[in-house]
Amino acid sequence: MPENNKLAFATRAVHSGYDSADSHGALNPPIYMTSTFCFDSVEQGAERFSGESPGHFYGRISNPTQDILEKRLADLEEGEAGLATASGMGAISSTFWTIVSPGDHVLVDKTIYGCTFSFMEHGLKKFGIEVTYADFTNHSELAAALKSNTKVVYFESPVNPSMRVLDIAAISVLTKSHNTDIQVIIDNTYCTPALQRPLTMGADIVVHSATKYLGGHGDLIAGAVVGRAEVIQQIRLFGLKDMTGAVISPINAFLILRGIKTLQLRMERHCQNTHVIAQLLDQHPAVGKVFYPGLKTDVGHDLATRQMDGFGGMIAFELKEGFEGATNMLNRLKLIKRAVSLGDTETLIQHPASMTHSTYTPEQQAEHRISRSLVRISAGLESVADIVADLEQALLEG
Ligand code: 3LM
Repeated sequence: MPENNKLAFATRAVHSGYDSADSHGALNPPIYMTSTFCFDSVEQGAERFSGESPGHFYGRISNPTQDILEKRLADLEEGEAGLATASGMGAISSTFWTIVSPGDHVLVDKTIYGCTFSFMEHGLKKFGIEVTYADFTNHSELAAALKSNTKVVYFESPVNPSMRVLDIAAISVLTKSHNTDIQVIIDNTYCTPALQRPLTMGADIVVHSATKYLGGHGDLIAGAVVGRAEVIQQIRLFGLKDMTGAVISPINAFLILRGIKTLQLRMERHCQNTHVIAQLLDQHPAVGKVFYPGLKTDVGHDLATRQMDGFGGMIAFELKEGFEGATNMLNRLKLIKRAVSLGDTETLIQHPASMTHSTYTPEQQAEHRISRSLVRISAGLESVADIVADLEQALLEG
């Protein structure tokens, strides 16, 4: 195969990391259902355990099917190496348990996915790691919050669920000008590398919930980390191996490889459908604010235009009739599924305050744009006319 970096994204999404010549010409990679790997000699086993020689030694650390997925993800994110994990939370926790120690400071954007917030607030803090939050759209607030013991700067963009857009390049430059050793970590779940490649903008590590767009079909739970080869190796051999054990199953690695083949196509359609839905919501009398960077009026629109290759598949919006209006509307939907998660073929809708972001207290929710009237949509791949019709019938009855 030609050098991967000479091929376009859609081509690499189909081919990279796998050569059919290595597997009897099989078009698709084999699923290696094995827990362990046999050594030619004691010495070879010892070298694999110590990391001196490459090669698989136990299924909690690596597997050939997983290996292909990791190469493909690294290639698409334009990073040196990748690690696939059992879940997005497995990716995030394996990364943090490798990088941080008691006494270190972690600076986090004011709003993040609810379970990641709980991991920071109730997990890291419990083990002597200092965690503080700042509004990363405000660069002077971010600069003032960096400390001498800051080890990680962590954020999402667009933010789940508030859809704030954060400037990855500016945040990276600002952080590195304070201390080049700080690891800038971004959760790229909402965009996938099809829409945004943070490592090319100065971030050090990208984490993913591969449960979402990467898998793409709502049929698995998985995660990923991409970054420099050295740090990925550390996360694999410590955070994953000894701290979380959050290994991906070979079958799920295969399913994500299959999902990624259509990633760019799917993201294009997700973006198109989302745009149409956002326009409907924006002019609907029952709807208050709409948070979606594709709207020209959105505060993140210009930045998203520069930073992303499309505005993504997610929208958040508030119902004028408050919590009751949101509940009534959600319960009236017929086609759109009431479910958490995102990035699936089905359009999913949920209520962040009582679901994905219920880990924030009501006071915190109020400060984070997570009002009781906020609803989040993950636009699916159905005909957009049918999605819009379902929303209209649910909204109309007010
Ligand atoms: C959700 N999110 O509906 P897993 N990072 C981001 C995420 O959105 C998520 C994770 C990490 C949702 C899941 S809520 C119980 C359902 C930006 C997950 C964690 O461990 O693969 O679920 O990823 O917003």
